[in-house]
Order: sequence, then structure tokens, then C-alpha cells
Amino acid sequence: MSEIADTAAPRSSPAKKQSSSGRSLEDLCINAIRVLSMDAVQKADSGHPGTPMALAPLAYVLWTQHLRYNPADPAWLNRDRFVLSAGHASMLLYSVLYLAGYDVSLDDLKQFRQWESRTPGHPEYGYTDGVETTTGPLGQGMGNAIGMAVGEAHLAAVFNRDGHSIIDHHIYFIASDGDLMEGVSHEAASFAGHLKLGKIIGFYDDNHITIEGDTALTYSDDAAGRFTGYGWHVQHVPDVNDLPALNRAISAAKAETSRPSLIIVRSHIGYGSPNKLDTAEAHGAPLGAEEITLTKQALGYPSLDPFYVAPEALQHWRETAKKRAVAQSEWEKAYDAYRKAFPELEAELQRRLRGELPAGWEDALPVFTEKDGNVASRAASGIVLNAIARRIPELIGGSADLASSTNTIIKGEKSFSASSYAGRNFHFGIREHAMGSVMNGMSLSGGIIPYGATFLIFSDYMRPTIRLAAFMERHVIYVYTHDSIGLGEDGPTHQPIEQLSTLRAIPGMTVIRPADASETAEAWRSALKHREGPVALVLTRQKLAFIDRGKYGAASGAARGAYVLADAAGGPPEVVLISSGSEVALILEAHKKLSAEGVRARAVSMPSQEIFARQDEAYRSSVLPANAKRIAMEAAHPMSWYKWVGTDGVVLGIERFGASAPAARLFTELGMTVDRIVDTAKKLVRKDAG
Ligand SMILES: Cc1ncc(C[n+]2csc(CCOP(=O)(O)OP(=O)(O)O)c2C)c(N)n1
Repeated sequence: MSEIADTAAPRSSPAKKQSSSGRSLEDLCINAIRVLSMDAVQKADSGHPGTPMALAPLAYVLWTQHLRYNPADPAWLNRDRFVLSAGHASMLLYSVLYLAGYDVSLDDLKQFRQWESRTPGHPEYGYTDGVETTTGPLGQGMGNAIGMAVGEAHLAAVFNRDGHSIIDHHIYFIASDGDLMEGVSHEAASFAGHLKLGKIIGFYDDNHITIEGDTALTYSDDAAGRFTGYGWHVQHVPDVNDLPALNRAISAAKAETSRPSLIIVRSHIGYGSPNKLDTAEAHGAPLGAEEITLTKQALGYPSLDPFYVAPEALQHWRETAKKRAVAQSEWEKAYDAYRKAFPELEAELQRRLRGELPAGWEDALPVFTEKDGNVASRAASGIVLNAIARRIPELIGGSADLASSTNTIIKGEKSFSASSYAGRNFHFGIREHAMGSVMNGMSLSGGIIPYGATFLIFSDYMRPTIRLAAFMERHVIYVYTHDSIGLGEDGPTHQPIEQLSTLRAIPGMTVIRPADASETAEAWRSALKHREGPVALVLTRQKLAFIDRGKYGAASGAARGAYVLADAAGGPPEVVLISSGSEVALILEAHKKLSAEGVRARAVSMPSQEIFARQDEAYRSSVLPANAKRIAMEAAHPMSWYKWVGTDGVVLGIERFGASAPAARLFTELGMTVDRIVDTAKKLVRKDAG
């Protein structure tokens, strides 16, 4: 097959070929996918039938002749991964999972899109065996697949030995027009091409249709040219119903080991439907009972009964799936030999896959003292990362071209590159969105804890991926520096305001904004221990005052999200001052002043609202007693603080954009001052007394 052959894919309707095609076993197997997809969408009265109908032959060829998988052990380490980036076509995947014999029943298909079903509207990781990642937001699946290929390449480089390739699998994905239009897929494809990730085999479903109609309305990219330009190996299959051509293309893609592959497949949305073929109507709505009948007849399907699958078709699917699973038994033999030859390496791999950290790693956490002086939390973070990275080899990552600003290089380790997949330092390039998406894929590979860094403001560029990491409960770590107006002269475009509150608003997200170097070490400790979702470490560019732990509360309190740094003398506190990060120094100063003026104040450092919220009520009320007034200060939007101060508390935050000026001037101009805390506290306490 030539690399860029057949660029002008035929646009003629293939419908006429259908009438004679319904009888072979292959056709029965393929049409089963079409029928199940139509019927499930019809029953749910919601969903996307057209693309599963179109891509049924591709799924058939892939699952019966190429993918290595075992429905009885869907988590087999060396299985090929399949990612349906066009997640709206979920019925394609669910139908195949049922037919191949995964733990997805016909009843599950009948429950498509219903409450707590295994067949949600879009594939959701963790709900359905055989679903490798959550897809639906277009473009993300491609990024995840590329991240899985990064994971495969890294684990292979670290754990394989001559003659023992225990990690050696492909990552397949299907992308639609929408996937290719979304920016994240461009970023991720460029990254994958640069890294020569030869285990990726992607299919672009070139069906010329999106929701609004013909792609010609909005899209005239030369997709083949684009991907060739990214360094991918590109092929065309002009007709998805041409099974031998699909087979040849997939085989050629497998043979290409030094470049990712894209196979551009011309398909026809709603294939088989006499009246909806090649129309946007087949994209996102049930075909209707009448049209379904006409389609089944046109396909020569043996029954009009909903969800009917001919027994011989089901048998063929199941038998073929069993044959595919032989790959696992062969692999297990190889794995046993590996275990015998390299017992320590094998034990290390298993430790990593279980997500257990190496024993004693916490001993490596540095202890900061007065001698270290005032340290920016980004600098402290670099020191901590380097200390623990030596003990935790699965901690790998990098930044979106901001390594020197975010302090995220692991010294003495190689870069991850096409010539060194064992490298631990990642150069994601200026591709924040892909960085987040690739990190999710890396984490889904297993055995890796990825970290990724940029300025906090640019978390906005990767926000969809953070949300998905939280949703999928992935253990990924974001290092976000330059965390407030404190970054100074770069000005309002770079000064985060609403980012802290909006990150905190993501369910399952953990944000930690440490107040000094000691809390930064605690923040990393928490980030590594918290395996059930992403953690963002939010760090300063500017230096932070050393907090004398002999005088103030121990930084270990940060592990509980919030803790008392300084308490009131001579009775319970009248007012509690709460803060995070760089503003903790301000509440400590205010605490001193208030104490000198006879106001009983308590200073609380709250580096993580989410971790604090997970503590029991007794601890929470011991830190924030119900009968004291509360003031929270953070150089950011106040939104996330209201729940901690109560209805009669005050939040001192910033509800405007910053400005280009030195940090000290900005703090004064925007009201982030000790005097403001003191005045507010006195007013609150007096009101209380009066
Ligand atoms: C990021 C994102 N934006 C918008 C959507 C809503 N959406 C779902 S499918 C789709 C486009 C459908 O066209 P295409 O990708 O070609 O899929 P096909 O019609 O071939 O199934 C859109 C806009 C989405 N799922 N994700």
C-alpha cells in the first residue's frame, strides 16, 4: 500500500452493494454491530447510531484479526489498547465488547445511557470492562492514546531485557472529524510524531459528516499532509467495507515501528440506512422504528427483532475472541521466564503496577531549616522533587517548556526522547493541553506517576484534561508555579485570579498551596500518597518568608489540609485568620499585631481546602471553632473561601485582574496587606462584642 494513495476517496453511495451482502458469516458478524447500535440508540431514544454503523467493518477486522486482548482478563498487562476517541460512537465499542464476550451483556446494551448502567452515553473508565479511558470530549482520546504509547515505550525501555519483551503492545485509536479539528489532537500528534512512537495505530474516520452537515462547511484540511508533516506514517483505505484493504493497512501500520501510523478510512455514516446514509441525521439521533426496519431489510439481516444476533454470528465472535486471547497465554510463558531470569526487576514492576510506593521513600523528604533562609515554594519544590525522585523511579514528568521556571528537572536523569524512552525528564513543548491529555494516558498505562508543570495561569489551557483526570481518579501531579499577582511584572495576562477557585471546584481535585519550604515538602508527601485523583501543587515565583517551626505549629499539620500555626493567648480565639501560600506570612504578621492590641487571634494555614474537608468534624472544628469570627485572605478570587468563613466571616480576595508592576506594589494596591487584616479583625470582633 502506498503511503498517500487514493487521496480522493470516492463519495458514491455504497448502498447498492448491500442487498447481496447480508448472508456471509462475516456480514452477519459486522451487521450485528450495526443492528445492536441502532437498536440500543432507538431504545434509549438517545445516542449516535450512524458512526457505529459505518465503522462496524473496521471494528470487526480489528477485534477478530489484530487486537490482542482477553475478555476474561481485560486488565492483562500486555494487551493492546483500544481508544474510541470519537466517544459519542460508544455503541460501536459496547456492541463489540458484548460480541467478543467481555462482561457486557445484551441486557447491558438494552440499558444504554440509563442510570448506573455499564453502557453510559460516552465510554467511562472504570465502569465497563474493556473501556480503557473516558472519551467524549473530542480530541482527548487521541491525547490519551498517545500518552499510553508514551507509557508503553517507557515501561518497555525500563523493564524489557534482551530476549524478554514483556511490554510490547500497540495502542489503537479511532478519531472522527471532530477529534481531528480539536486543537489537542494537533498538539498530541505533533508530540507523538516527534517522539517517533511507532506503536500507535490511529484510524481517522473520514465520513465527511459532522453535526451541522457536510464537513465541507468548515473543514478543508489535508489531513494526510498534516500527519505526514508531523512525522506520521499515513495510509488510505478508500472504502471501510473493503476488509482485505483494511487488513493490509493495519498490517503495514504494525510493520512500521519507527513512526506513529494514521490510516485514513473513508466511511459512510448511517451505512445500510436507505434514507439516512451520508446525512447528519444519522449522527446523533435514533433512526426511528421504520427506518430501522428498512435498514435491517437492506442489510439482508435475518431478523427484525430488536437486539437480535444470529447464534452463528455470536459463536463466531466468541470463538475468535478466544483465539485472540491465546496471545495472553503465550505472553504468560514469556513472563514466567522473565520472572525467573530477573526476579528483582519483576518484583519492582509489580510494585509499580500495584501503585505502592517504595518502602522508606519518605525518609528522603528534605527538612528545611532557618539556614535555608527565605525560599520560593517553586524552588523548594525542585529540591523536594529531586530528593524523592531518586527513591521513586515511577515519578516521571516535565513541563510545557518551563523547566527552569518550574524547577521540574530531575537532575542526572536523561530526557525522554525518541532515542531514550527510559528518560524521565519530559519536554512536552508548549503544548499544555496535550501535556494534560498525555499525562492521563501515561497514568492509564499503569506503573507511572506522571507530573506536568506550567504557570498556574496556563492550567486554563489544560483544564479539560484536569477534569478528566479527576473524573477518572488518576494519580497525576500538576506543578503550577507563578501562582498569584506575586509574580509581578509579567502582568495581568500571567497573574492567576480565578484559577484557584475554579480548580478547587472540580470534584475530586486536590489543590495544595504551601506557605513555605516545609509545607512544600509536606505537599509533595500528600501528592504522592493521594492516589485517588489529581493533585495540583500551587507554588510561588517569589521567595517566601521562613516560618520558624520552633515558634509556630509544625508543618506536618499540612497533611490534614489546615492547622493552627499560632494561637490566641489568654483564652479561646475571638477571631481566626485563615490563609494559604504567600499570604500566610501576612496573617502571621496580623496575628502579632492583634495580639499586641489585646485581640485574641488564631492564625491557621490552610494549604488544601480539599484535604481539610476530608478530615473528621472533630478535627475541623478544633481548627475552626464555631464561636470565633473568621477571616480568610488569599491573593486570588474569594469564591472558594466563603464556605470556610461562615456567613458572618470576611474573605479578603481579589475580584479584578492584576496589573504589570512589582509584586510589593501590587499587594498594596490590591489590598493584600497586614493592616487590612488587622482592621477587618478589629471591626469583626467589636461588632461581636457590641
Ligand atoms: C470538545 C467537544 N466539542 C463538542 C462536542 C459535541 N460533539 C459531539 S460529536 C460532534 C461532531 C460530530 O462530527 P464527527 O466528529 O465527524 O463525528 P461523526 O459525525 O462522524 O460521528 C460534536 C461537535 C464534543 N463531544 N466534544
